[in-house]
Amino acid sequence: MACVLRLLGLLFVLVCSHSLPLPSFHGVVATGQREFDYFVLALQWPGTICQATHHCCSSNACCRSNPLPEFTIHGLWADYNDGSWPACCSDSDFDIKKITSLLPTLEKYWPSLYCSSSSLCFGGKGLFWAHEKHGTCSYPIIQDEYSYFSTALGLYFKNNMTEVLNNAGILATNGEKYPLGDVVATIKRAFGASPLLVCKHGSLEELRLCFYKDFKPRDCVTGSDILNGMPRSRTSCPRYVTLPTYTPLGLADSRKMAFEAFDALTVA
Ligand code: U2P
Repeated sequence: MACVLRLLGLLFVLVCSHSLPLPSFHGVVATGQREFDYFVLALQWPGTICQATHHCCSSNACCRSNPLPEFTIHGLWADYNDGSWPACCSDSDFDIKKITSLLPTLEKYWPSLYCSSSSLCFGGKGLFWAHEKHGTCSYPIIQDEYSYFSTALGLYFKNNMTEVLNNAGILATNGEKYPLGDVVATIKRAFGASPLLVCKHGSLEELRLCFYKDFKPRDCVTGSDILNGMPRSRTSCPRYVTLPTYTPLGLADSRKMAFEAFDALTVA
């Protein structure tokens, strides 16, 4: 009798587990990487990156006829507290159809600033590598592709760092230098936690905002690592930084190029 009951119990568990809807990302289990600790919203300053553009192509937003006037999204990353991060947590294919309604917004605020497309986790090349590399590792907080991109966009719009800096008189110009401490303090005041800044040749290239798993702001760097609001060992920024503008090579109409890029994606 006990044996029959145990068998019935096992059957019940099996039937139930098959009827539960499985989330799209269940990758941390799939690759054995442990669950992440916190999120990083990485923003990039197009002025710094696009200044270095030497040739144009349809996928590169630096090539649009009007310069990009604000920070754009580099990615939403799932990171570990020790400074490393999981990557490529499941073999769940990116499906552009699942984010059709987000494409015009992604095209504007999360464009590629390069001509070469990134390598996808499990072979191939693509614009939306971020989904495979980082999105799949955001499980169990973010469970599918649409949520990954819409969460990143939501955090970006809620934390408009271009506006925050502009309101403090820290503006895109060629040449004006701003004290790094002022940039950090302005962001910290508005956001509520310390950012991490990345520079290239004295220009701000990237601004990273960090979040707990409930999306409340947290410091990107903590404790004794911090000197003048920036991490001692990890900052690449000098004491004064610029937010440069750039002149696009101006080879084509932006909308046409953006749509060509998305066409290429859907065909691929
Ligand atoms: O910094 C170089 C590249 O490493 C990845 N990165 C960096 C810091 C971090 O906290 N998490 C992370 O993933 C990024 O790789 P990508 O997403 O661009 O492929 C970053 O560009």
